[in-house]
Amino acid sequence: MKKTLIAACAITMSTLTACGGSSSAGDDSNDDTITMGFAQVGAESGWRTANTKSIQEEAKAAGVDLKFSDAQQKQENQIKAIRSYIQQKVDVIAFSPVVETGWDTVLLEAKRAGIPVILTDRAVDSDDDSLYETFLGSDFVLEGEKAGQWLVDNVADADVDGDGAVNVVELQGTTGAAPAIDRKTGFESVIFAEDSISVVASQTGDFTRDGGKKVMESFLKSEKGIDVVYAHNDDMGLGAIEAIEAAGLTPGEDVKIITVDAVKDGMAALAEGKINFIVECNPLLGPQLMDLAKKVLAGEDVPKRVVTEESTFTQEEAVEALPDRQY
Ligand code: GYE
Repeated sequence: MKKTLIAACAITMSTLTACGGSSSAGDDSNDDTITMGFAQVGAESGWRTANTKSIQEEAKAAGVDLKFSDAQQKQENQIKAIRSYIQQKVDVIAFSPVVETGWDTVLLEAKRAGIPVILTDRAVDSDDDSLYETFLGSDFVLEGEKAGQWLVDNVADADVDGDGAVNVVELQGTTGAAPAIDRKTGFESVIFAEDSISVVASQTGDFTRDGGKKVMESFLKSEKGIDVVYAHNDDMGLGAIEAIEAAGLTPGEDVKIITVDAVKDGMAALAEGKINFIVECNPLLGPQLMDLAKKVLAGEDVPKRVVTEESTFTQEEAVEALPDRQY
């Protein structure tokens, strides 16, 4: 009962900065409140916006005092944020690493300070898995495989100009980011089996709409006979749609489009026939993150890897799912 009261008090405190008039500096009545430092990648996409909202809302609901920072897609900003969370002696650090490599030093600093780290959404590439407690997020290789499988299954339709060669241009996510590396690998591993399909150009659009548009504009100038766009996220696919339309072509027909995420804007374009297939990537990681943080801090065992469940959407499925889509 006391615990419940303290938790309720803590929630109120974050908004009202007072609780029953009894709280003051040095008062340890809030010791049960978990403080989490979260270092977010940025605000590059619809997926990221939904992810941030989920984390902020669930922290509030779980009575977790959340310190949140936006790294604007820069690793050095994330490292700074993590160092400041260590200095502030937060109870737990969670972050979504903008790129895979280069984390060992700062993660070691957290470990030495006795602060557990939870990887959220994206993985780090490190030989030392004692540097983090668990990694919660999608299987990006599987997402790439699903995208590739749809193309293999629809290879005849995808040969838009009927010349026997399916020319794919790829809009990659942020260079060095786990989802960019893995979605490329997964896709390639599946299309490899089909001789007629080849990736004729591949460049980063940094997971943004503007990036996708610019790269697609340049592909439309430099490449002949583009049949398919494979975009590592919806936002870049939506940017590519703008470039394709501006070139006088019909997206979804003259050029087939495959994307990953399934955020509302992507689903709307899929339902409208401008995108042909979307592989879902779930951004609503807040509830599982808060749950894992509580377990880690209570000394309970947690799995080293927690994979989120996801599906895929065709145009018909998007028409059905769209009215209930939350993000
Ligand atoms: O797919 C993309 C975002 O890391 C899974 O990052 C995330 C990716 C997501 O910018 O839209």
